[in-house]
Amino acid sequence: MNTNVLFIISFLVFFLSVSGIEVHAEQKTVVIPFGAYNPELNTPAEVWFDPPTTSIKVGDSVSWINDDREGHTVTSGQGSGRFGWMSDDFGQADGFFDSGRFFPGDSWSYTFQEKGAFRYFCTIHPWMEGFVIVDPLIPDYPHDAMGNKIEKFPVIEYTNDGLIELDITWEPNVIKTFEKVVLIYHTYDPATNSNLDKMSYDIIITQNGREVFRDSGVTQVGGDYRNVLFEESGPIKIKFENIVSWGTSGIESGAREPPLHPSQRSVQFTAIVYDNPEQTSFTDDIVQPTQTLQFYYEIAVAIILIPAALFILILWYMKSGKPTGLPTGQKTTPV
Ligand SMILES: [Cu+2]
Repeated sequence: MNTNVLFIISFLVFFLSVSGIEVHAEQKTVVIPFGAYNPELNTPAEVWFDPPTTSIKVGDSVSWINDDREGHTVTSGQGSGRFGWMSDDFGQADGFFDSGRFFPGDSWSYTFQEKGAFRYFCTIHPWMEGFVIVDPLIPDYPHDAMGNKIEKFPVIEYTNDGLIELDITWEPNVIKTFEKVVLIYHTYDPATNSNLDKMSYDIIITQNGREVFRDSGVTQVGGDYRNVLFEESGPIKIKFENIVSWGTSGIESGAREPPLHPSQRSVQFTAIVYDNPEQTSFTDDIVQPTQTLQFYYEIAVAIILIPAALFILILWYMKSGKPTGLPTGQKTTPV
């Protein structure tokens, strides 16, 4: 085969793999732990199916592995609760799925083809209860804080004086707790429809009445980004304040008289954070973009000035000879 053809094929394979065209159904595992057969043995963990709740998407499957020393079933329906079996409650199957009894070391899988919340239990040991949530209450499209579907990105808003246009997108589009979100924003002068090359701003995110994120920045080539993590679900407000555009094309360059002092200039976006069924703690490290120029100037000043000052001090010290005020290490004994 011609090397060019090989190259094109490998490029296509690479492109398809990174573009995520293939959608994989996932398989999740639930372990039936040792001791599940005896409600006393399992005390105080009370975990008969581990994890007790499994969140999946339509088309995914769940595989239950029996690590216990007795046979069990995975049967949809309501179990007896921890002590119900003592008063002859052995649970109620609803007929949606039933593994039948499977033995230690065996496993049983089921593929979920419809949305819903499915309780299940073991018909032999009805205190063993678990839960599968298929496509939990997380939509596959973003919402603003009013619950309106955000039809397209970027979302565009204008500052309260109408002088600056801010466009924002976030990735991933549906924001979940404990999952890193990248906010990417660009600024434009709506009068000329061109990027504002430099704009300083504060970005403040509030959620449930509390400030959960605050930072300042300077857009470099008309844009900037921030990485954000949310601990709680609920609506958020993303507010930009103290917006000053001071590049050559900037509003503050004097071409037009701004009607508002920059400190009063603001713009706000809203979104909703959803509870993440798969993650309940932080795993991502958050790395913010360095505030490039300003930051480096400050560092450079320190790198140059500190050694320079030391050098001058040393020169001065050597020139003035042995300073008189300093102890010489010899003590004069009083007579
Ligand atoms: Cu069982």
